[in-house]
Amino acid sequence: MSGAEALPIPRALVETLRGARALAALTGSGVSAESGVPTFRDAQTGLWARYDPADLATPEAFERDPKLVWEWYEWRRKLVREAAPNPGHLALAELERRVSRFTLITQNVDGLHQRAGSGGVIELHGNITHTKCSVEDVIVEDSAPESSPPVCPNCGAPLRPDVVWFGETLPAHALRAASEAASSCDLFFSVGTSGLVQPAASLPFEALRGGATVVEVNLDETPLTRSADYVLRGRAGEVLPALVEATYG
Ligand code: BV8
Repeated sequence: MSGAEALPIPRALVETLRGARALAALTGSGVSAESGVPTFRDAQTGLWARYDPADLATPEAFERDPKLVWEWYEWRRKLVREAAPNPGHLALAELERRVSRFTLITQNVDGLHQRAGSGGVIELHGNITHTKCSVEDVIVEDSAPESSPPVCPNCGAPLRPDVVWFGETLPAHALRAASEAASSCDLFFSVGTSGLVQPAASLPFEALRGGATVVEVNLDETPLTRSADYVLRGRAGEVLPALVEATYG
């Protein structure tokens, strides 16, 4: 779908958005794709082409080869630093300004929602730009990169990215806040996520059980598609601005 075509935003959805009291949105890596940050299932490029991200984003991989995992995150951190929020991120920040209660829940670790102006972002899987001690589990601001990974200035253990790896539990406060927002909102958007990673993928279904209208904005079909009230098949960077334009002019 080219940005030039008028995107078909259903009139009923515009009316629902206009009357919405509480909105919640769950985003995945698809919302950052147009910023040049590869989605989690995109083929990794260059040196990383032969690795499966799901294999590297685990405590076992870090235990087995901390240097490899650390350098993969350094490569991703550089991509994120060079990336800029795209119109999809900006449209979500605009929605927050327009609706009395708006909760942005993201699976992404790139911090682009905050850089687009979104406030109170719930980062279910952490943030790649933050580093923590792998033993004390406390954030370490800056570390002399004399080794890869650098070591904790306090206890000497290897530092690691402050993200939730596969097999690790999500921050309880974040998951609780996300679940409360999903089950109490009247309009829920699922944007740019394949809906395969738990427990984040259950949030749109919690919204449905709470009686919310659920909208999927995604390039491909997902396990949510058949249950969603509206499916806007397209790029977040085009669909979300069109939705904001159709609703608020
Ligand atoms: C946990 C941080 C307790 C790290 C990430 C049940 C069965 C089997 C396994 C499990 C299960 N329940 C839990 C698990 C284990 C596991 C899991 O869910 N596995 C899956 C694969 C089955 N979950 C966990 O381990 C979680 N912890 O549950 O703890 C526990 C533990 C063990 C066992 C049971 C319980 C922790 C999960 C967090 C992992 N960390 N990220 C890092 O980033 O390095 S997840 C990572 O992958 C991302 O954060 C993201 O969440 C996920 C990728 O998903 P998406 O964001 O959806 O990206 P994807 O590429 O898949 O899709 C992009 C979509 O966008 C596509 O659909 C595409 O069409 C669309 N798109 C592309 N471009 C655009 C677009 N859409 C719109 N516009 C565009 N321009």
